[in-house]
This record gives sequence, structure tokens and C-alpha cells, in this order.
Amino acid sequence: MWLKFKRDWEEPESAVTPEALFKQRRNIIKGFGVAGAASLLPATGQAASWFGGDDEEPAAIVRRALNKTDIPPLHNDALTPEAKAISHNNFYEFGTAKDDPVKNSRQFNPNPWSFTIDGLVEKPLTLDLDDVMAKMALEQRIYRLRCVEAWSMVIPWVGFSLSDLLKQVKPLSSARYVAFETLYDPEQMPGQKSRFVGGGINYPYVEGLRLDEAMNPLSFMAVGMYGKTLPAQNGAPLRLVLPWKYGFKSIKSIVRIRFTDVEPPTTWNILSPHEYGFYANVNPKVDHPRWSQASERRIDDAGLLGRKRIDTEMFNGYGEQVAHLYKNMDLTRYF
Ligand SMILES: Nc1nc2c(c(=O)[nH]1)N[C@H]1C(S)=C(S)[C@@H](COP(=O)(O)O)O[C@H]1N2
Ligand SMILES: [Mo]
Repeated sequence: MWLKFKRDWEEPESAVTPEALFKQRRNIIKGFGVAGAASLLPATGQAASWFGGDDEEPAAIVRRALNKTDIPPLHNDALTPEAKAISHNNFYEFGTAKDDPVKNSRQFNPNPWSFTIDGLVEKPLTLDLDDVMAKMALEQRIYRLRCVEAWSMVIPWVGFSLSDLLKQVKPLSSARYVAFETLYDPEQMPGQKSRFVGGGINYPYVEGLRLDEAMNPLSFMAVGMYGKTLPAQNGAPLRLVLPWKYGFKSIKSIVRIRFTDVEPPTTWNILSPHEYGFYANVNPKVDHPRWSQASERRIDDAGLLGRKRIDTEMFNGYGEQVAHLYKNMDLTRYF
């Protein structure tokens, strides 16, 4: 698997590549996606570095982003206590109970991590996450997270705008959707080894967005939360955060991003198509076949999980930012 590629490849490269070419290539990669340079970049399987001379630890990079944001909090919500956000999780790769992910991910090692961006793009890339973190403008975003199971949290994420990443690979004009894939590694993820532990999902977990949804300024790639790098159970080291959609769209531990011209298959839709649609926009007027979506239990600091029941808002309260994406669509049909 490519997870091991960086270490194996970095040294041989500097050893066998003539120095001038090596330097030139590093400069080109620094420019990240500069036209003409792309042909020198490896396709898939090798981690492309774009060193900015920044050797900071990921934890320090995340901390430094805390007082920066392009999008200030859009609501006056109290944060969910960190202890709850990192212990009440859905991450079926580690088991289906809410406390399984924290218990079963202790051995999970997300370092080093690389991920691929390919499909309908000018040049596919495999990127090393440490380099991406050093290069991207990291910021903190406070977002609501509304699970389709009718509980919700308010979480301070640290990361970067998804569009800033996607723009770099120059999608082809034929690209209309973006597909995402979680790591497949049954040795580290017990839910992938056993259908009983993993809830009957056919792994790897996959998700998708229409291109205009992916490019919306709210679409966010998180590498941290509460001022720290992401814990394994919350999707280390890199996960999507889409605050106007049900939580299952916010796919964790991403290893591949692929541009396509057809709507990509998505895990929960495959599992139960009449209950979980491709769009999965938070919508208090479209109930889940087995329960109401009109209200939700906000997990706050009251009691063990928080007892406050509040009304669910259309698009989870982000309508001003995203409603235009769906203006001619019947959202009862495209749920
Ligand atoms: N790979 C993967 N991503 C996933 C899930 C999962 O089981 N596997 N669960 C989803 C669901 S249902 C929710 S509500 C959120 C939960 O994120 P959190 O545990 O960080 O609160 O992650 C989403 N991303
Ligand atoms: Mo969820």
C-alpha cells in the first residue's frame, strides 16, 4: 500500500536523481500544480512533496491556525465539550457502538500518510499530508455537525478549504463530481475484517459530492479539532467536514479523491437507498423512514450526553451559504 511509499521512495530519489533535476523538481513541486511542470510529477503510487522549508510538527502547525479563519462562526452555539466529541463517534471501521471507535483505534497509526487526487484532472497527484499541512492556509472553523441519527454537536475544526486543495490539480471540464475514499486496511481497522464488527458495510467507505458542492466555501478538510491534530476516532489524519449535510457525508481518514463525470456510489446509499440519499442535506421536513428529522439532541455539557432537544434547521442553519446549490431541485426526491 502507498502508506509506506514515502519513506521507501524519498531517499532513493535523492540518491539516483541528478542533483540539478532533483532541485528543479523540488522547486516545481513547491509551485504545486504549475502548468507545464505537472508532467514531471509522479502519477499514482509515489508521494509528491512540495516542501516549503517548513519542518514544523503537525501539532504545532494546527496550533498556529487557531486564531485564523475565513469563515467566522455563523451561529451563537456553545461548543460541544471536547471529551464528548472525541468519545461519542461514528466510525464503523472501528465498530458500530458509539464508544467503539475510541477503544478500537488506539493502535491506529496515521503517520506517514499520503493521498491521491486523480480521475478527470490534468495530472493525477499523490501528496504527502505533512507537506500539504505545511503548504495550505490552515484555519479554525466552528461548525455544527448533525448526524442522521438526530444527535448533533458543535465542533471547532482546524483545516483548510476543500476548494483550495481541489483547484490545484486542475480538474478537466468534463469533471462533474468528486468521489472520496477512506483507507482500506483491515489489519488496523477491525470493522473491515469482520462484517459483524463493521456493520455489514462493503469497505472501503466511499462518499461523493457534486463539483459545485465540493467547491462551496463551507466544504472543509479537517486535520485537527480543539486545537490539536485529529484523534484516530474522529478521522485522523484527514477528513471531510460538510456542516449542511448529515454527518455520514463527512468521510474520515481519506486516501483518495477522484474527479468523475457520473454520480459516484456512496456507502450509506448502497447499504439502504430508501433511507440515505446521495445529497443527504439536513432537512427537518424530510423524515427518515424510521424516525423524525424535525428535531435533534444537541450534545452539550448537560448530563452524560446532553439532554437538550432543539429544532433542526433547514441545511442545518447554513441555507444562506448553500441553498442556491439546490434551487431547482425537489429535495424530497433528492434527499
Ligand atoms: N470512513 C468513515 N467515515 C465516517 C463514518 C464512518 O463510519 N466511516 N461515519 C460518519 C458519520 S455517520 C458521522 S455522524 C460522522 C461522525 O464524526 P465524528 O465521530 O467525528 O463526530 O463521521 C462520518 N464519517
Ligand atoms: Mo452520522
